Amino acid sequence: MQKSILILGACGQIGTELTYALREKHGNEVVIASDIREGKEELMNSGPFELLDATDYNALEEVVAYYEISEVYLMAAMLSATAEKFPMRAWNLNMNSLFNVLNLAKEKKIDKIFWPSSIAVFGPNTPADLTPQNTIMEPSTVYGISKQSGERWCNYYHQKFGVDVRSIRYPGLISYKTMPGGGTTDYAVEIYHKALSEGAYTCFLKKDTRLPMMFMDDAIRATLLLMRSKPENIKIRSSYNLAAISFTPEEIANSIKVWIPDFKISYKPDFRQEIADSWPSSIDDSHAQTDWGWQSKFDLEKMTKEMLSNLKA
Ligand code: AKB
Repeated sequence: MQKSILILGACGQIGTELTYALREKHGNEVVIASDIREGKEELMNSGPFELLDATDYNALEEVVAYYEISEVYLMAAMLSATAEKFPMRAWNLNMNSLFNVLNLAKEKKIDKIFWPSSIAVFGPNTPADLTPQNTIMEPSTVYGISKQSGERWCNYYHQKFGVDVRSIRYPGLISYKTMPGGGTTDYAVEIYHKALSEGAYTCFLKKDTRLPMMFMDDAIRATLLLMRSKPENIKIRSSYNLAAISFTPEEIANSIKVWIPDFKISYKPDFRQEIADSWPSSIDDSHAQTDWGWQSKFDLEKMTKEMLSNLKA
């Protein structure tokens, strides 16, 4: 019997598309979606689904044994903006869920883990342009602190116990299938929805705040590419820098105006501005390119065309 794959946090922005992509690749029945609440009907009906809290070790262990899971994608997390409001809840969710899957692998109950890190591991003292893989990491957000600690634990479990854990520092992700929730880069998804529904958007970041971003298709492709790479090619067991596009709110608005000339943007920065100001503007992902052949495909123009046409449809 083919071993199965478990996705924790399958109803979230990345989890949804990862579930579809893995089901297309391996077949619906061997990809088990799970989340603490039910998601879209389309996702729920496309294969097995379990209501599962990633912080509950016993429940997780039971699902792993029942479906003979070999690979786990841990996509459940509290993102940067929400984590500032609920620091302890964010720490508990982000860290306990990670320890649960790392310990399952240490106990040889699963073989392989994907765990997402983020550009939030960097902080105000990090070089902001083309941020290198190895550099100053002094995150100033609750979310960033949890991701940086998580990276160290991934590396530790790999070194000490041989756990096959793989990770990417995702930039802000832009997609049309599922809305993001609680992140600082969420504006870059909201803007497309508002451009189509209201012809106007008030952005919670300043017009010249440049952040690293990526279209979801690229992020899913990178994740699958990393997971099917030979273990000897995975030289970094904390987390890989990954890059595609960097833009400001003004630049994304201009790319929308090509298709919707009357689109209006205004700016009303809130507490998320401080988070964004602590993050890099662009990322050097040369290690991902060299080690496992990563190359992005979507630039801002191509992404805007794709977002608007799919949201309209
Ligand atoms: C967030 O904004 O919190 C996330 C991230 C960059 O990890 N999208």
